[in-house]
Amino acid sequence: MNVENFINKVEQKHPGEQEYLQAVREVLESIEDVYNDNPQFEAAGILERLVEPDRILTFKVSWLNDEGDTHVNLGYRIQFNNAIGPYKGGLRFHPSVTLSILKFLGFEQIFKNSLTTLPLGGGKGGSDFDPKGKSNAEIMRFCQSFMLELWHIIGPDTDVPAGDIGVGGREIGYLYGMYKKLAREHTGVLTGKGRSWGGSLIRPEATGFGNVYFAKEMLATKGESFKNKIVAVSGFGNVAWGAVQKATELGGKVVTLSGPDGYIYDPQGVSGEKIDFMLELRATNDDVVKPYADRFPEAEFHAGKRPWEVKADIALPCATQNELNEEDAEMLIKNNCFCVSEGANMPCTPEAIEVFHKNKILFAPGKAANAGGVATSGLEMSQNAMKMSWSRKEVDDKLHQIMKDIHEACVEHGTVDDYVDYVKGANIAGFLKVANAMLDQGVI
Ligand code: NDP
Ligand code: 2IT
Repeated sequence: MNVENFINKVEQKHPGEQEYLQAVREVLESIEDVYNDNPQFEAAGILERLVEPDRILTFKVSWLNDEGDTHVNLGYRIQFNNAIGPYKGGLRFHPSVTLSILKFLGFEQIFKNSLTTLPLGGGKGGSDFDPKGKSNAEIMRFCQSFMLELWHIIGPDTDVPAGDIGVGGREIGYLYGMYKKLAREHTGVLTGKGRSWGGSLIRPEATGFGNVYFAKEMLATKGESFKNKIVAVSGFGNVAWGAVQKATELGGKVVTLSGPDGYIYDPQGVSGEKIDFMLELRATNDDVVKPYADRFPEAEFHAGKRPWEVKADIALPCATQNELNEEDAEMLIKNNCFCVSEGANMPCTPEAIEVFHKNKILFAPGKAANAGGVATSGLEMSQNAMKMSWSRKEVDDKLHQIMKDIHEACVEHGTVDDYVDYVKGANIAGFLKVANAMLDQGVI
């Protein structure tokens, strides 16, 4: 396999799918040697089969707003690969959603889920619906209409969706309610459910907690920790919220949050009631971070800017894809940042990652560092299957162990001359498990 030739072929079939091609290229570059050293992969067409989703469902979602006007959105579910377990991955509701974005997310999800050590295949879905400014009733009607199409193809042993950008506990509730009514069964078909109806403790915090646990492992390889470190976080959603909590608990000082409108710099640190305020801010559906500075006057709001210009030891990008570019990376390095751990999916551009690697700082890709979210979804599925629930500590301990195991797998497969290339390590470890399962199961 030659990366350029392979990418060209994929591009010819799927022209213009930028994000998807970006994600495929990153994996190919990491696994090229392993793939070519094991001719059985090529003989079984593993890569050709891996880059094409098993199937994609696209559908129309019609709904009425509060004034009675009709709206039509696009809905998607991509069932990418189920070699090691049922399709598993979130749903994203955001106006920027395209097939390319969902394919990149679904592709990443295959390797991420493989890394979790749990039996989870890869999938993703969502809609170009914009939750911004919508009432609760509108969100409910949209979710119900979305599920009217989706329910046919999902199931607790088939495909288990969850949240992502724009889909949190409230949306999962409305989606679940409609599924339950249509399927006439109460099963673990979605994760991120409410606590009283099958949800797992720690799932809301899991992605952010997991990201900080992963960063903690990376820091430990250098004899470092979060204690007294300045931390820059982007986003102010679910993942950012969990990351801020855990980084603060471990002694770090989080000085930034961001939204599409700009970023907040809080020199006193985002802690205590300020972390609770993040939840209020998200719940408004306004998607602006500026009100933080109105509420806490010690904080500054920088309109239209990104937090990477601030002096920080550790950076945790937790908002969205390609939100940290080469220039941002150079700025972080100039300010002596030595650890970057991706809470979001693919937030750093390939050029930014090159800067981090060139400067030999600790850098963790999302598929390793944010796998705690889907891992805890896997733990929710286990609890649902057993019809039991674990304590907060049991779930948190399992999550912590999983993040340590992922870190170890990255070190094992990604160490080159004393430097751990976590991108390479995560891609190889994630790939090998799926590829070997595909070999075992024949050409299907
Ligand atoms: P949320 O919807 O809770 O929050 C996303 C946040 O990022 C929002 O504040 C959103 O604002 C903001 N955002 C989106 N685009 C931009 C942008 N261009 N610049 C600045 N801020 C932006 O989503 P999550 O926290 O769940 O997801 C965040 C990231 O983490 C995503 O990449 C997601 O794929 C990833 N992830 C999520 C997991 C989960 O369990 N939820 C698990 C693993 C990864 P706005 O909507 O206005 O754009
Ligand atoms: O990107 C992700 O891993 C998620 N949005 C979580 C998926 C899940 O199934 O919990």
